[in-house]
Amino acid sequence: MAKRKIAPSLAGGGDAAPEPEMVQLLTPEGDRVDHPEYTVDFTDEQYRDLYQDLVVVRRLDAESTALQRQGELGIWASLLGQEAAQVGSGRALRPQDMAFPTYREHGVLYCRGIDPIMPLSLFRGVDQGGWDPNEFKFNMYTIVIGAQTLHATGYAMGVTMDGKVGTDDGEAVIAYFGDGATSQGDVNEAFIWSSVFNAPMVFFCQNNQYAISEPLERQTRVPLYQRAAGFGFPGIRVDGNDVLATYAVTRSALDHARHGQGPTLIEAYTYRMGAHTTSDDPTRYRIASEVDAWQAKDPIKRLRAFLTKQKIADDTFFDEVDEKARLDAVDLRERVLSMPDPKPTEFFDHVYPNGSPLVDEQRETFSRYLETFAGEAH
Ligand SMILES: Cc1ncc(C[n+]2csc(CCOP(=O)(O)OP(=O)(O)O)c2C)c(N)n1
Ligand SMILES: [Mg+2]
Repeated sequence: MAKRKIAPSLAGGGDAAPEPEMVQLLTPEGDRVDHPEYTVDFTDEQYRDLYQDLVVVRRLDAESTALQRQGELGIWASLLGQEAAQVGSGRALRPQDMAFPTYREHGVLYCRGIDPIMPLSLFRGVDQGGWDPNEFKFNMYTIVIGAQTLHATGYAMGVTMDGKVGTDDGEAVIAYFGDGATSQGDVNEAFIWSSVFNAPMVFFCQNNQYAISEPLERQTRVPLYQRAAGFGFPGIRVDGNDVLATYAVTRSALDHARHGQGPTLIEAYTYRMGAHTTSDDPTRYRIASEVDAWQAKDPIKRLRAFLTKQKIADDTFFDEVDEKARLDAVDLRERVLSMPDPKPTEFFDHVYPNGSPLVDEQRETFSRYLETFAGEAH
């Protein structure tokens, strides 16, 4: 164990004012540090499982980016660099907890036990990307920035009304969003409603430093987690590249919520190592040295260093995990390539559950239009 009690901030260099401290349990070098309030108590097997989760979600993400580059997906929003924030918080959820993701939470989706193929049909454009949110306790991906924080708050208020908070088995709700989303009215409204109705909410902000090309300093003059104070609930910054700290902080906030003690804002301090989406070119707005500095804080490298130093895992284990990740990626690719194309008129079928004369008319018109192409190659 290292000597110091609270790790100093890992905030990127530069001459800006010193960044506030954040909760850290694992340094970038892979050393465990203590924190007065947060800790984890994993078995060796659980540590190895966490490592496997991180490697697999990164590998599946890389495969999805490659599929997009080869024209097999319309677009992809990569989680590269944010694996620890997502796996740490995702594994902290109890089965009864409900999660509301953005479009980037592939790692949380994986932790919820959803087949990683599910969102790919959305990004391939063959369907609306569906799973049963109630079955997996994981809502649909939400593209509208910040909107899911209000959906989550309403849901969480319902959880309270149903009498499902106040015990160890209570239900907590987590909403994921980005640094850019904190500038949205929806997010601020969700903070207010959650606060005054004491909703069992955890607001999990992955501060990956950018909203597309807009850097963090265009969203805020104060550290994001400090905003919570103005709404009347606790806020905390955690090292989002540290899967152990992220797990510990999220677990604690969820337990707080499920016991009826109201919302928490968690700012997971991390970095988007890739592009915003495959439609973006980050070299146009950020410099390579910044990316290099964050590379040194990589979430997977530090856990691997810890497992090696503590003799919890060896090279044979790391090779096995790589091989599992490779096979999962091959399987993902094969299943994406074999997705059937939908009928062009199919989307009319899903507008209303029982149909509507107006939609029927639109389907007819569109079908007649399609017939004008009959016999033509397309
Ligand atoms: C209401 C709304 N406004 C604008 C957009 C376009 N848009 C898509 S992603 C994005 C940036 C979001 O940044 P952040 O919240 O930091 O999340 P990140 O993508 O970095 O995970 C914007 C402005 C949108 N999808 N929805
Ligand atoms: Mg962002």
